[in-house]
Amino acid sequence: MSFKSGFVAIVGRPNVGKSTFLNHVMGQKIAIMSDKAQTTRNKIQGVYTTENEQIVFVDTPGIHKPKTALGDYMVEAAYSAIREVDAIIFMVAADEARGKGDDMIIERLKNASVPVFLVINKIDKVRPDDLLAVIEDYSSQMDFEEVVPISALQGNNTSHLVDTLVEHIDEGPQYFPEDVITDHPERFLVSEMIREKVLQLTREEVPHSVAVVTDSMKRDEDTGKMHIMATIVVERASQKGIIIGKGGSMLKKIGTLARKDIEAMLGEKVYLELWVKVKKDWRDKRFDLQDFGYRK
Ligand code: GDP
Ligand code: K
Ligand code: MG
Repeated sequence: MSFKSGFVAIVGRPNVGKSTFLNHVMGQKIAIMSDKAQTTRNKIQGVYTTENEQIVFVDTPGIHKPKTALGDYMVEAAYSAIREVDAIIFMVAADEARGKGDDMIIERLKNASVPVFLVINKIDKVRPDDLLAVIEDYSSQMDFEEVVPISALQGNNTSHLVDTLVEHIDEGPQYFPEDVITDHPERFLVSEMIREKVLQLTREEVPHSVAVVTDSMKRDEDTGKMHIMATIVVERASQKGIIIGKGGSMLKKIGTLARKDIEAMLGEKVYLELWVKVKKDWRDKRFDLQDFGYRK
């Protein structure tokens, strides 16, 4: 049997579950998740390989109306993914009505030259009748190759979705070795795991104002542990106060939770040293964006 391969972009509004799906398929965390919009800022590739096929999933930032230079970067990252792939998953949430944001994406997808799959996620949150209404509503907007309802969180029907994609991809090369699961370097994943904890533990404007840079990863000869130094960048002094917390309690919590994820990823003990720095309005400054890993 010949080998099949293809690139598949996952697009959709923020918070529909794109990253949750990717992590579920990969069987480990390569994209961070939270209930905050704009959790995913870069394109993230997850490489799914079996004996007979390889699908490179491209997780994208949610498509929204950008208000900052960072927002522009994110939306462009999502749209560029659409142009570079062999198939597209358009993900929506079963428990939310179709909105302006969805219509904006549908307009773009109508011109796509590759098959578009409508994936309705979070079916665990609705009754079967409501699901039918959602399917009918979206199907009236454009022709989809197939419609696949799933629950990314519970893993319902996700393997059926993968099988469906495999049916539609063509013969092709194995792009990545079979042990590669993502195109991002470890340092990036370390930064993201720290940023995820900040997103999960803080509220309002703080999550959107945070960037994380991994400054160094070095093995400590004495303890044998991996010593990681990372900086959490915020836009205002007040935000720095929130991140540090009373007597350093918040920073400690972020560090402890992030360290566990990083240890699971690296498969070894980690000593995580976190710093907090204020960089005013970095989200609107081109040079800062580049420094913090948001490069065009
Ligand atoms: P993204 O912005 O599209 O990447 O969405 P995320 O993967 O970050 O998920 C956004 C939120 O939806 C998180 O709180 C997830 O736990 C939740 N979520 C994702 N998939 C499901 C699902 O199938 N069912 C339910 N109930 N929640 C989900
Ligand atoms: K999210
Ligand atoms: Mg995401």
